[in-house]
Amino acid sequence: MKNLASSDPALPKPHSPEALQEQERQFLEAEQRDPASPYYRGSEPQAQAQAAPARRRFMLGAMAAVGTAGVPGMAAAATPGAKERTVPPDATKVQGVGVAVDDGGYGLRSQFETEVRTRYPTKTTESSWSFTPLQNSIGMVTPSGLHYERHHGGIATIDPSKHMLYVHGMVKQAKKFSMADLKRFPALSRLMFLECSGNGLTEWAKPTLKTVQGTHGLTSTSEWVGVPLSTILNEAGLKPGAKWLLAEGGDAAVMTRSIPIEKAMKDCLLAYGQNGEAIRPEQGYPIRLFVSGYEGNMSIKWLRRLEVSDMPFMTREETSKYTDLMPDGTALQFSFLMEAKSVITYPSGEMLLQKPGFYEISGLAWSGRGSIKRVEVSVDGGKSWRDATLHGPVLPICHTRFTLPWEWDGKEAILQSRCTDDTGYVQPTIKALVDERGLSSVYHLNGIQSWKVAASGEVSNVHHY
Ligand SMILES: Nc1nc2c(c(=O)[nH]1)N[C@H]1C(S)=C(S)[C@@H](COP(=O)(O)O)O[C@H]1N2
Ligand SMILES: [Mo]
Repeated sequence: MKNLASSDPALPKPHSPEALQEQERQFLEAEQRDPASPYYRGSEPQAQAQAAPARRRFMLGAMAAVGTAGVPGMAAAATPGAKERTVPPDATKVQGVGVAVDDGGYGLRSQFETEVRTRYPTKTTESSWSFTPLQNSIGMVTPSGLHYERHHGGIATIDPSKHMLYVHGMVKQAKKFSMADLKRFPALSRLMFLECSGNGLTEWAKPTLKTVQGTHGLTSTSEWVGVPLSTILNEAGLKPGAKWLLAEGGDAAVMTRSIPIEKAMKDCLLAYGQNGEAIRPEQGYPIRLFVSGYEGNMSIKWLRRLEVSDMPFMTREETSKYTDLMPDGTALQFSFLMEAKSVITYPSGEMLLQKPGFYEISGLAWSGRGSIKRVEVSVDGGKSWRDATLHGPVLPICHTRFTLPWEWDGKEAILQSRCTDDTGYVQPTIKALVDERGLSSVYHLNGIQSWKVAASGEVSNVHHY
């Protein structure tokens, strides 16, 4: 196969903070001109600001910011995922838009909502990431269209009527299941987060990215619906000595991971539903494995094969990748669990607090071990902490929204959040993680995030202990 990552000087180096920083810069340029954005810098001329409220967008892939100061009352090009409609001077004086006449029968968000996932500027769009815009996230669920993405060989296009899932290896009876077969089994639904273990990978040594979308956007929460993996493994029947399970995707990456059989039998899901409809192509349509609480890489998308064995398969994704190199030259292997983590999403990096006064600090906390028990927030760089309110339902393996009222006195402040899960695990500082693991490993950074609020109101990403 052609090496797609061959060196092209015109393209930014993958994994380079510079490439990500450039992408963020373009994103911020558009945001800072938008009066409705928390990033607004007050630089837009007044007339234009009134004419074009909340009209911000930037193209995915090309990452080009497009200014769109429209003429009032005129229809402009639609914002992503929206239908651009004419705004009447008084909505009570004219009939509204007819029911299901201009959306093709599939509801779209308001034209004034423009959050998009931003693509990590890798050399190919097929092996890439996109980040969830956490800065404006509301509640605990991520809209399917904003779920972060990580593909190693692009988004596979699969006809569900032809798709088969094969189960073989150390089983009493090898089996194959069509999607229709799988849907006949009792299903269950769970709200669960997924997080790439590469979330925050550039942030180990020093702050590199400016926004929370860049530093933490490789995690999302959906309602996942499907058949428990144990049901399907019981159908085939495990042979004595079965210890590991290989899951294989039907995409161009043919992604494979080994899963301990106890975990496979405990709480994994073969998911075909996401937020009330079929899972999106980006999330593995028509079916993905969901290994709850473990690193995102193990939740194999476009799942086509399960092979039971007595030992791990030692695939690329669990040897040369997704292992953690330690200072002594050895590597941690099978660091499956996503440890507890939290982040303040508002206010967060590059936002501007316009004046002193009341702000509601808001953020998300999650743990692969279980549910979030407590989130503490500090506004003085960790000298003192206050308990934030957890917004229920507080569910295991799920994003939990927390808030804390804050009266900003207009002086410099360092905002931090620290979560504890129901196993008693407390989110560590970044320094504690670096002391333990060194700086050679990029995965599994779950340290406390610090946002500095300057006296000017500008919020920035800092490391603070
Ligand atoms: N078949 C297949 N499964 C895959 C991947 C892939 O590239 N191919 N990427 C993995 C990685 S690294 C992550 S973090 C998650 C991302 O899932 P999402 O795109 O639904 O967020 O899928 C995992 N499963
Ligand atoms: Mo990942």
